[in-house]
Amino acid sequence: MKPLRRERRPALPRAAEARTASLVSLDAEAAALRELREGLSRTPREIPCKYLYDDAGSALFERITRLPEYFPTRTETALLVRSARDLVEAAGGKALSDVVELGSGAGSKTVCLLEAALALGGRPRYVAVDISAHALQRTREILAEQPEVSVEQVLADYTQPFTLPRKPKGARRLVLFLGGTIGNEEDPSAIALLSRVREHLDAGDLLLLGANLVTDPAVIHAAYNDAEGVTAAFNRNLLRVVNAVAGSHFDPSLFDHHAPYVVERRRIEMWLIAREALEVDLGRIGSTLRLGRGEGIRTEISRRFLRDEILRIVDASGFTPERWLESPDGRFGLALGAARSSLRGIR
Ligand code: SAH
Ligand code: AVI
Repeated sequence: MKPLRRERRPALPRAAEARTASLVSLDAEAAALRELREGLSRTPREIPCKYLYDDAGSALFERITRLPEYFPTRTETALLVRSARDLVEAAGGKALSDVVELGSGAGSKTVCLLEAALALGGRPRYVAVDISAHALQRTREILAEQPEVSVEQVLADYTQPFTLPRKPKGARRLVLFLGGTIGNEEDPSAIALLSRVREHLDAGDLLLLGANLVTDPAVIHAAYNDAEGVTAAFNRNLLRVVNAVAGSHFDPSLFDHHAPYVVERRRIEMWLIAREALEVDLGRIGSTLRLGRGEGIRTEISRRFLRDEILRIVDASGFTPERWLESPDGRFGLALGAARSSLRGIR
């Protein structure tokens, strides 16, 4: 096959844009400190889960996806592989020219969708959006084996307004939000995020949303409490990330990983629990954090959904649910929704 042009964009601004970049990063730092201060003042104390993903955190997450206990990645990948052709046909087949993935991670499970698009005669561009430069670098490495697909990388926080490269003229856009990452958000922020995504789309463009479904609590518990302790290391690494961002003095070795499955809320809650009474200098966040022995900070929620809950989120975000696919064991679901025409300016 003839090798086609491969577009490569640097994940970080070029030198000519350095001034803007430093202004943006000062602003971003102030926002991060505000967000951390607010989270640590709340009951319960919280640090947003996006702080899990510096380079080390992204590499640890990739290890998690290969653990025997962590079933979601394998289950979703098998479902995607089995349904890739159908999904791409539903998303426009040959006409599908723009695949955007939010929180793309390594991007490895997306390859089957891009291959299906190529097999149907399409020439999709892949736009990977992630907060982690390391994750985007891994995407670049993995997609290098697929030279017919042009790749663009966007280093962005999708919980904030973000920009995407313009859609090629006449393009059909498919946005992927996979991995069950929607379950790391409560309903209002999930809907706010997907509604913002909707603004980047034209009516008829599509969203493919992957979600963990309710299943055996013991199986879910094991997935977040692996024998090797990789999830515990991933959780504790968040404190290193916060120290780097804020100049705080958390000692990760003084915290235990605690990740119960809370049956009545249908979610894993990941916590870091102080093993002894602690005073932590919060650096640029300001003040000192006092924790009693056994007190903690919540670092992530990871929800399990019922099918109708996911379809409601899709609908409330401006998409009409068109397809629902479920793994044979009922542990993972994929919803395909079509962007409705926007009534902006009318209501
Ligand atoms: N989609 C992949 C990766 C899931 S892990 C999969 O299914 O395996 C979650 C990914 O989202 C990580 O790569 C992380 O860096 C990214 N992420 C988390 N919070 C984010 C945010 N606020 N903005 C952008 N990316 C984020
Ligand atoms: C990214 N997200 C969907 C993962 C999850 O399962 O909630 C992150 C994770 N946390 C602990 N293990 C994996």
